[in-house]
Amino acid sequence: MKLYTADFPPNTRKIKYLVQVKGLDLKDIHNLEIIDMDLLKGDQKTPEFTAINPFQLLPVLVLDDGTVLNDSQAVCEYLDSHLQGNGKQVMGSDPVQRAQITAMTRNAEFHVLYNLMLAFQHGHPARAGMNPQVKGMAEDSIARVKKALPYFDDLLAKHKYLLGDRLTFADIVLYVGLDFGRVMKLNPKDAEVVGENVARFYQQMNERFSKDTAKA
Ligand SMILES: N[C@@H](CCC(=O)N[C@@H](CS)C(=O)NCC(=O)O)C(=O)O
Repeated sequence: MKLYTADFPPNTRKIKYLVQVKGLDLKDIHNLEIIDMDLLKGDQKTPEFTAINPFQLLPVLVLDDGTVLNDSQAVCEYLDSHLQGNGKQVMGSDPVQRAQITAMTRNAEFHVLYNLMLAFQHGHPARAGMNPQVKGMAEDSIARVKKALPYFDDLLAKHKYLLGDRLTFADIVLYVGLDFGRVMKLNPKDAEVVGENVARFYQQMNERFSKDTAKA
């Protein structure tokens, strides 16, 4: 298998963290070749990579039979069921659990991560020459994130993670979303901005993933 990825972007980090929760390290997975891409240099725009993913976006996993998975959630689904590791199913193990985790993952994706990606594309100076930036879009997107955060804060007031006391893929997506907020000056450690429980959750996930831990 070949994984086209990069260290910093939120969608590639979902994979790294999912694998960590399973007690593994991407670099130690047998039969996985990691191709580190430099997005600032434009590695995603080369004709070779465009032939693999015409959207020119990371991450992409190419299976040994040539199957191309060009979406972070699809890659995570494949690795969650394909890799044994410590046996944890980060995306759920029965139909109800899987559906609940998918719903919460998509809530975190659409209301937090996606809006911050829009804010980045339309408001960050680093993107100015790369795509047209619509005036006011960054501010509107950040306002949508702030409006959604109390929903997550209420859930996190009740348990350690979004869906209870067990870390799931939805937590990983909320975490990478909150962490990406820093790029747009939305400080995920500031309880007054993100909510007391969201700030506590962010801190706890930060500690969890900044160490080389195999336990969730
Ligand atoms: N839905 C896709 C979105 C992928 C995506 O937006 N990737 C970003 C990094 S987080 C990227 O490759 N950006 C390159 C660019 O904008 O040129 C997924 O989750 O895999």
